Amino acid sequence: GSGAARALSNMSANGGDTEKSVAIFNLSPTSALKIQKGDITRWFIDGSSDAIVNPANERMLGGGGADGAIHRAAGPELRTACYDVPEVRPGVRCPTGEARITPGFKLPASHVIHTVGPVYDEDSNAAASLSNAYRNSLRVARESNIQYVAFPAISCGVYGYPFEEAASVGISTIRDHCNDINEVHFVLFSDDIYSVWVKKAEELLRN
Ligand code: AR6
Repeated sequence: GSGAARALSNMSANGGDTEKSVAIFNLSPTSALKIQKGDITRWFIDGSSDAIVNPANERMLGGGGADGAIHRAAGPELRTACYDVPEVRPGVRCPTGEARITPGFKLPASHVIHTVGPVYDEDSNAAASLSNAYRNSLRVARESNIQYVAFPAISCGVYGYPFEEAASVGISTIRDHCNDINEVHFVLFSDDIYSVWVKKAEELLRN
C-alpha cells in the first residue's frame, strides 16, 4: 500500500558475488525514495535529467571523501566550473546549508549539486544546517528540472555527524520537501550506514 516499504534483493549477473539491495519507499503518489549501497560517482539514471549531490565544503574547490572522488571522476572541468561560482564572501562559494549546481562533465550523472553540511562538533544548530542542505539541494534540483537525485550521507564522514541522527534529519527533510522529484536516491558507502538508513526510513515513511 501507499508508503509501504518493499525491500528488493537483486542478485547481479556476474556469478552473484556482488549483491545489490534497494529499499524502496513512497514519498508521494509520484515520488519514491530508494536506498542502496554503492559508489555515488557511478550513479546515473539512463536518459534522464539526473544529479548526484556532492558533500562539499564552503570553498567548493574539492577535498577528501566523496567530494574528492566526485572531482576525480568528473575530471578537471568540474573544478573550473566550481571556481567560476561566485564567492559570497572571501573563500566561500557555498555557505553551510546552501546548494549550487554544475554540470557533471565526465561523471555518468548529468549534473552535480554541491551542498555543504555542518561540521557536527562546531555547529550549534547542526540539525537545522543539515536539513537546510537537503532542502536546498532538492530546491535547486527542482529549479533545474532534475527528475532523479542521489544523495550520499551528507556530513557523516569527515564532518562527524552521528549516523542515526543524520538519517532522521535527511529522511524527514526529503519526506517533507521532495518537490515531486520522481526519485530521490540515497547511495551509501557502507553496510552500517545502509542499515541505519533503511531502519530509519521504515520508521519515518511507514503510514
Ligand atoms: N560514494 C558514496 N558515498 C561516499 C563515497 C562515494 N564514492 N565516498 C565517501 N562516501 P564525506 P562530509 C561517504 O567525508 O562528512 C570533504 O573533504 C562517506 O563514507 O565525503 O560531508 C569535503 O571537501 C560518508 O558516509 O563528507 C568537505 O571538506 C559520506 O559519504 C568534507 O569532506 C560523507 O562523507 C565534507 O564532509
